[in-house]
Amino acid sequence: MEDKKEITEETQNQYSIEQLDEGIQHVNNPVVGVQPVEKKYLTAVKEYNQLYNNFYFSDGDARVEVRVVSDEIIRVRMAPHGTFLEDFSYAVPQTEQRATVFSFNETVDAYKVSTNTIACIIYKENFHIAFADNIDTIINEDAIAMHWEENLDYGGYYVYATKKATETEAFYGLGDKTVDLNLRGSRLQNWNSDTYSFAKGQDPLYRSIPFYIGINGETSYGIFFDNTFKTQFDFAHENAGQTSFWADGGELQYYYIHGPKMIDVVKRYHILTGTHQLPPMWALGFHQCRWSYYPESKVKDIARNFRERKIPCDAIYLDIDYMDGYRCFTWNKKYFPDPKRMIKELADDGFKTVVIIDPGIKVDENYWVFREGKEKRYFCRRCDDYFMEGYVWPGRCQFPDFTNPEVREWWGGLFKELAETGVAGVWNDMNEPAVFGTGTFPVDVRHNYDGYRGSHRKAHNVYGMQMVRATYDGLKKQYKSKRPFTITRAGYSGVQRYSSVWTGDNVASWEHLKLGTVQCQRLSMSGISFCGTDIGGFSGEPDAELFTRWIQFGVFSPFMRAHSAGDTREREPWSFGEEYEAINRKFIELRYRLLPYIYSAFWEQHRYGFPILRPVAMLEQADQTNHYRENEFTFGDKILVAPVTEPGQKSKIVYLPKGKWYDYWTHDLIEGGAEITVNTPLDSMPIFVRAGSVIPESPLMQYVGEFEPDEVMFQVYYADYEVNSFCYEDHGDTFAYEQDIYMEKKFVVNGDASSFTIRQSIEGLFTPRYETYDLKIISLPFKPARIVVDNKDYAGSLEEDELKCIRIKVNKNFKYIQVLA
Ligand code: MIG
Repeated sequence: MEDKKEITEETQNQYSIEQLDEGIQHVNNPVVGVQPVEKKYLTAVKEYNQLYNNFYFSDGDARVEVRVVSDEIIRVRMAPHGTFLEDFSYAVPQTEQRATVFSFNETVDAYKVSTNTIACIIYKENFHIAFADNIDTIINEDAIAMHWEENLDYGGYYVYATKKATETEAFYGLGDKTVDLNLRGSRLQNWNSDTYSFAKGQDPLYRSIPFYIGINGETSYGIFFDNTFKTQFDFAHENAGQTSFWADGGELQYYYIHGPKMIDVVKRYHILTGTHQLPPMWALGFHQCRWSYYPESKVKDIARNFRERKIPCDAIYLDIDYMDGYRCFTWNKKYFPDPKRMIKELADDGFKTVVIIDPGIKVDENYWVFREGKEKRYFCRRCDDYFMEGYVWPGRCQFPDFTNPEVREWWGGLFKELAETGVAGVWNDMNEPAVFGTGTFPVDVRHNYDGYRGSHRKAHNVYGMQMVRATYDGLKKQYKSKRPFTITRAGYSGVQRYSSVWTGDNVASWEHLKLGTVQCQRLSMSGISFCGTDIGGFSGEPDAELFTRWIQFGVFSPFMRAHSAGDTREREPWSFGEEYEAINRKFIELRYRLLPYIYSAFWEQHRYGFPILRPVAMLEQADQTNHYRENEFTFGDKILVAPVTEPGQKSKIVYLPKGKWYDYWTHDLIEGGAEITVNTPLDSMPIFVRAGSVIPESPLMQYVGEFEPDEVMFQVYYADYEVNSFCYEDHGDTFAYEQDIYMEKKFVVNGDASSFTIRQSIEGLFTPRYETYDLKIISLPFKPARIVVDNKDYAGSLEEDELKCIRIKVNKNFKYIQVLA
C-alpha cells in the first residue's frame, strides 16, 4: 500500500510503517487505492498577527490560530495552506469569544499568549506549541510540529498532532472504551459502530468522544480534539514518550483545558460541551426492559409482578416489536390494540412507558412517515444523488438526514402522537447509524451538516447525536412543561445535552460486569455521566449470582436498567428464585432510598459540571497506584463503592482514599489512605460513606412519587473535622428550576470529643411539603447527654440503637443542632 520510499529517516523516528498504514486507514473507501502522499510539517514561524482574542502564526504557507476561550481554555487550529474551515461545531454550541483578560508577548525564541492562569507558547524555530501554568511550568507540549497529508481521494487532509508524554503520565477519557481505565499504552479510534456482543479491548464502539485527560502527579490537563471525522489516539503506545492524535479529515482543531485537578478538567470540558439536563426524577429509578415485552398482557404481567412482589420500578420499555412491521411511530394493533389505554393503566400503577425509535424508515408508499420524508426530500442521498438505502429491521429503508435542522424539526414533530398516547420517554437505537450487512453508510453519502455540508466521513460520528437531539427537542415541545427522558446508543461529544446513554449490546459474563464498571466511570469522566449498562448482560445467560451482582452495580450506575436480548430466558429481578429475588429487592430498595442523594448528584452535574462517577484516580491523582485501581469509585462526592465483579467472591480488597470513612452497613469507622479487606457475602457489597456526610434518604416507595412523604430522613455521620454536604430538591419533573424554583440545602457538620454540631442553610424558592426531618446521627464518640436545636433543648430520647445511631425529629427549617456529652 505505502510507497515505503516515502518514509524518510525523519518520519521514521516519528511513526513506524505500521502506524503510517493505520494512520491513513480509509473507511469504506469506494474510490481508488491509496496513493503515495507526503507528510508535511509546520516549519518555522515567520509572522504573526492578532484579531481580538485570536492570534495567527504563519510559516509562510500554513497558519495556526490560537484563541483564548477562557482563563483556563485555549483553542488551537491549523490550516495547511492558510485558509481555515468555517467555524462550526456540534460539540461546542458557542465558539464565540468569552470575556477574559489576556496578554501577548514576544521573546527571541517564542511568542506567548497568556491568561491569568495559563499560557500558550509558540516556539519560533520549530513551530512547536506548549502550554504552561502561570508560573511557567510546561504542562503539555508538542513532540513534533503539527503535520498533515493531502487526501488525494476526497480532498482535504489527514491531520496529526504529536505531543510529549512523560514516563509515568496516565491518560483518561475517550468515552466507553473497553481497555484498562488508564489509557496509557492504548491506541484507539472513534468511528461509531454497532458492535453486538463486543469483546474486551474491541474498538471502536458505539460512541465517539475525542477528549482525553493527561495526568502528571498533581497537574493534569485535557485535550478535546473537536473533529467529527474518524479520529485516532495513541497514548504512549507506539512511542513511550509520545501521545498522538489524528483524523481522516477536517481541521486539526483542539482545546487545551487546564486542571490542575482532574475534576477541574472534567468540569471545564463541560463548560465547552454542556452538561446533562436535569432528568425527571422517575428516570433515576429502576427500569425494566427486554427485547421485547409483548403483547399487552405480557407487559401488564411484568408490571403486576413488580407491584405484587414489592420490587420498586419506574419504567417499562417497549422494544421494536411494538411497532407495525418495525415502522417508526406506528403500533402493532394486534399486540397493542389500545396503547393509550394501556399506557394510562400502567401510569396509574406508577409505570412510565418508554418506546424505542430507530432511524431507518421503511421504503413503503403506504407509510406516511416515508411519504412525507420523500416529498420533503429529507432522506440521505449518495454522492450522485441516489437515495441512501440499506436494510435494517423494517426491511429496505431510507434514513433522515438528522444533520439538517429542518429534518430535525420535522422528526421532533413526529413524536406528537406518541406523546399524546402517553409515552414518557424515547430510546434511540441503531443510530451509529447501523445497517445490516454493510455496517453503516458508505462514506460518499452527503449530509447537510447544518449548512456546512459534508460527506458521511464528516457526519458519521454525529449522526446519532443529531437524531437524539431532534428526539429530545421534539419531546420537549410536546410535553410543554415536563422534562423528557431520552436514551441513545450512538453519540459524539456534547450528546449529554440531549440524552442519557447505555453501553450497548454487552454480554452476560463476569468480564462484562467488570468492563461495565470501567465503561461507566470513563463515560462519566468524558462528559456523559448519565450512563449505564444492560444489567444482567444483553446477550447470553447470566446465572443468579451474576445477575444479583449486576443489580448491585446498577444501584450505583447513574442509569439503572435491566435489559436482555430476545432469545434469552426471562430476566426480571424475580427470575432466579426467591433467595435471589430478596437480595435484588433489597438493592433496588437501596437505590430508591438513595434517590434524593442521587438526584442531588445529578444537580451538581447539571449545574456545576461535576462527573457523577469518580474513580479513585480522580480523588488522589498524584498516587500512581490509583491509576491502576479500576473497580471502585465514588458516586457523587460522599459514597464510595466497590462492586463485586468475580464469581464466588467472599471478600474484596478496597482502597479508601485519605480521610475517614464509615462502612455503610456496620457504621464501623475506618481510617482511609490504605487498603482494607471487606467481606462480600452475596447480600452485601462494599459501600463506604465519608465521615461528616449528610446523606438524604427517601422513605421507601415502589415508584417515584408514590406518595407525598411527611418526613425525610438524613443520615448524619460524625466527623471530628468540618465537612459540607449539599442536598437538592425541586418538583422533580418540570423546568421550574430554570426559574430558580428549587432548593439547595447546605449542611456543615463538625465535632470534637464531647460535642457535635450540624448547621443548615437553605437557598432557593422551592418549598417541600413535608415538615419534619428524621435525623439519624451516626457514631458519636461520646454518650449524648443533651441536644440543643436552635436554642431549645430537645425533649425526645437520646438512646443509641445497635448501629450506634440516635434518631431525632426536627423541623425542616432548623438552623443549628448541637449534641453535647
Ligand atoms: O439489531 O431493538 O442495542 O438494546 O434490544 C438489534 C433490538 C437492535 C440493539 C440494541 C438492543 C435492542 C435491539 N437492538
